[in-house]
Amino acid sequence: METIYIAIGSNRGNRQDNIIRTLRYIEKDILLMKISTFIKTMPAEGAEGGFFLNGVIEGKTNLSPLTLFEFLQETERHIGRKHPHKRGDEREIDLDIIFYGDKIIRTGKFTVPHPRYRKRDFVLGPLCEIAPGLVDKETKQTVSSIYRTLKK
Ligand code: PH2
Ligand code: MG
Ligand code: MG
Repeated sequence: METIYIAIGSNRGNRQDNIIRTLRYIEKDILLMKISTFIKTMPAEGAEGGFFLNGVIEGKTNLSPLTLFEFLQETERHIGRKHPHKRGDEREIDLDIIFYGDKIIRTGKFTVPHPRYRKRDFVLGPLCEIAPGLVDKETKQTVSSIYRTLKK
């Protein structure tokens, strides 16, 4: 099984409910090891809509990276998110793969480690809560050191 980190965000409808339903649904194929605190954040990067609830989970899975990606997309649709969508649209749930083991993956569909997570306090805060010593194999830095640099 591979250890994975997934960032979760919701800013449409009953955010708390969307997140709880998501966690229950993904348990089908992901063993939940750690769940961060979910924090209230304001939309960043020009995203539309109201406040977000953001958090990160650590899981274990036997799904391949592509199958995991497709499973997370299916989960988003199941919770009520319209597909296709634009980057900044309001969303019931957004599930982004931050890490898949130590793998560096670039397909046309997705990139791992997530290409924007190092600039996102709404990902790094919850991630550092559950895995501060985790090393990003691309930058060879711990996530807490990446977070410290971002906050300066
Ligand atoms: N996700 C984005 C863009 N902006 N802002 C917050 N606060 N939380 C998010 O999850 C988020 C965002 C793109 O997916
Ligand atoms: Mg996202
Ligand atoms: Mg996404």
